[in-house]
Amino acid sequence: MPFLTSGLVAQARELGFDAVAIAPAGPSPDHDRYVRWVEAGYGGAMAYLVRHTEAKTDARALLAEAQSVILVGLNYAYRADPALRHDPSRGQIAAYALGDDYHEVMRAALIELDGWLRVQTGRSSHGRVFVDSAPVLERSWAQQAGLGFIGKNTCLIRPGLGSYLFLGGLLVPERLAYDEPPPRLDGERAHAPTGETGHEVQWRMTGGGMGTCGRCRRCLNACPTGAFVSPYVLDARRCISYLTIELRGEIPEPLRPGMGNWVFGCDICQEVCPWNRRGQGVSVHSRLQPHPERLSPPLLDLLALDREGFARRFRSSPVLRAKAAGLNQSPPWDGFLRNVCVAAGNWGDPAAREALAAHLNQSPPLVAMHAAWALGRLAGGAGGDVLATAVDRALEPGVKAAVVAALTGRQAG
Ligand code: B12
Ligand code: SF4
Ligand code: SF4
Repeated sequence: MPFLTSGLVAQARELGFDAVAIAPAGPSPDHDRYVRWVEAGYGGAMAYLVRHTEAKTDARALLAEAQSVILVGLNYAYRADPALRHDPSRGQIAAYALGDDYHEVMRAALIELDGWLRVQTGRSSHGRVFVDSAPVLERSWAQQAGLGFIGKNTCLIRPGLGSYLFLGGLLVPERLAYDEPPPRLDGERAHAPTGETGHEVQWRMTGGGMGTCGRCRRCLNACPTGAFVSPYVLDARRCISYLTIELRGEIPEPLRPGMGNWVFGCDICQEVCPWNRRGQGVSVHSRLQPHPERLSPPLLDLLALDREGFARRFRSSPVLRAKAAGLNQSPPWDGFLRNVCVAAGNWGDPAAREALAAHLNQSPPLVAMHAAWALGRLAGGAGGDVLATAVDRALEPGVKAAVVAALTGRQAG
């Protein structure tokens, strides 16, 4: 139905999506690759990934009558101020979490898109929307549909737009046209993917060249925690995004120094990617614009956040979605302050001493343990007296161990 499809694509654009592509519903692309990844343990404590392996075999498990999978991309790129971005006294929040929660933004627009299609076809049933919310391999489907190619950093890259692109989609019973190239964007250089060669998916460019990672390895070399097992394979357990968002418990100590000042997510493997430097520019979506107080906030401000202040500052953001359903049932405040303590330890400035001491003495064990670690890293041994006083008190065993380790490490150092 080429006519219906072109109307649908135009409607998706109207609703604010920056890219649209459609694939026939059926067995999930790359399912074997996914199962191998889960079985290797790279998903860490993300139990939902294991639960979803079955459901992810075929998109029709979600909507039995589905004939088409509509994939959409929404640009969330913004222009970072390099001075703020690299200031160790400030916390970094990944670009995807600077604006309003994309799940809500995309879900609402996808429901509208389904509504438009239902009016066109007279369908009374509803399509099935997914934005991280269903067992769908979104990157694989997006690549399959021709929305972009998967880079060695495992992100879906759309030439002309880059990888700062949220993905989501809609399963519908209509049979749409699948063989059209992805819609052209202003100034876009890419047409349809021409398929895979060896390990790489290539895009034909208007200049005649191919859009692919080629020999580039920038993302693999730049990852500060060594999270890439190989090109295209990420061990989430080492990824800062996982450590700061998904992991509910203690952050493994050897990985903490590599986390730098990231307090929620990480963008490094996208920042270094040439496809983003050549990207088409910042997001114009009003709800995805960075909230000023989330842009590189001073660590001292973040250390001072109580639960209410935290909830206020991150209202409507993906930060509050990091729910309490993980290993130790900690609410997002605990996990976030844990991250901020690690960033403060990496900063190492004695200016953080009082705030860290307060967390060591008054906060729940998860935060207190990381505050102890950070105190042990303050320049000039500035946290030593706080640790020495604490070690003589009755402490929760995990906190006690962290204080002892911080004192020992400090003396050894
Ligand atoms: C779990 C998860 C994570 C985990 C694991 C990430 C990972 N790389 O596996 C963690 C917490 C680490 C994470 C981090 C991030 N995530 Co995340 N995450 C997810 C989630 C919920 C599931 C992904 C998954 O199943 N991973 C398991 C691996 C095996 O699957 P996969 O990465 O999709 O890889 C498949 C395909 O890419 C394909 N494939 C991979 N390489 C190749 C190579 C070739 C040649 C071929 C043919 C196929 C192929 O096969 C794989 C298996 O099917 C998806 C949403 C969803 N439902 O898909 C979002 C999602 C992938 N995340 C997203 C984002 C934005 C991020 C971050 C940028 C956030 C941040 N700034 O901190 C980082 C990026 C880190 C990175 N380099 O991947 C976006 C990605 C958008 C995009 N343009 O790619 C998604 C799609 C959410 C969304 N709806 O927009 N994430
Ligand atoms: S998001 Fe950061 S930590 Fe994760 S793979 Fe990319 S560079 Fe490494
Ligand atoms: S940085 Fe280079 S290797 Fe990594 S995804 Fe981008 S183009 Fe591919």
